[in-house]
Amino acid sequence: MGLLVDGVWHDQWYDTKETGGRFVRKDAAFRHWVTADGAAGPSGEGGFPAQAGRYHLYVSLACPWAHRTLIVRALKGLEDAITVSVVDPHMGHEGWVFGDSPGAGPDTVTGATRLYEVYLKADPHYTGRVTVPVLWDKLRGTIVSNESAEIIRMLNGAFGDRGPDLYPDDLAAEIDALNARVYPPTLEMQRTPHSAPALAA
Ligand SMILES: N[C@@H](CCC(=O)N[C@@H](CS)C(=O)NCC(=O)O)C(=O)O
Repeated sequence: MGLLVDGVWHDQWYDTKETGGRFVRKDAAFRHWVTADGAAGPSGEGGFPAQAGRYHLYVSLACPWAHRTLIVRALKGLEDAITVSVVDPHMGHEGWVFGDSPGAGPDTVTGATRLYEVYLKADPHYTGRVTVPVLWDKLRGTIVSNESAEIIRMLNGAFGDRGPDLYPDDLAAEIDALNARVYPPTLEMQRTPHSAPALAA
C-alpha cells in the first residue's frame, strides 16, 4: 500500500490523522474521455476516439469501483472491444501487482509487474495514489481515466448503440444524484453524449 511522489514509490498508507480519522480520497488524476469521434469530453483533452481493440482496462476483482466498469463492459457487449488485465486481489507494500492469484494475470499490454509502473508510463513524475480501475490507451500509451464513474459513462455512451442505454436522459439526474451520494465527485459530474455512431473498427 502506498503512493507515488514525483514518480517515486513510497510505501505509506493514508494519513487519517490529518483528516480526523476519516478516510478521505483524493480526486482521480487522469480525467480524459473516450468519445465517439475523439472530441474532448467534459474534462481533459481530446484525441481518444472509440475504437475496438484500442483501450485496455486494469481492474482488481477486490474493488467495487472496478466492478462497475467490468459490469458495464459486459452489459454493453464490449468484451471483445476492450481488453482487461486483473491485478492480484491483495494490495501489498508495492500496491497493486500483477501475479498469478486465481482470476488475476499479467499485464499483457505494457508488461508491467506493478500497477504503479503503468501510471509512470503515463506520467513519469506522477504524484498520487495508484488506484484501479484504469482505462489505458494502447495507441497513445497513456491513461485515459482512472475515475470509474466516468469510465462507465464512456463505455455506455461512446461506443455506439450496442447493449442497453444505462444512462437514459429521463433517469440521468437520478443516477447522478445517487452516484454523488455513494461517492461524491469533486469535479462536477457532467452529462455525456450517448447517442453515438456504431463502433469504429
Ligand atoms: N476514483 C476511483 C477510486 C478507485 C479506488 O479507490 N480504488 C481502490 C480500490 S477499491 C484503490 O485502488 N485504492 C488504492 C489506493 O487508494 O491506494 C474510482 O472510482 O475509479
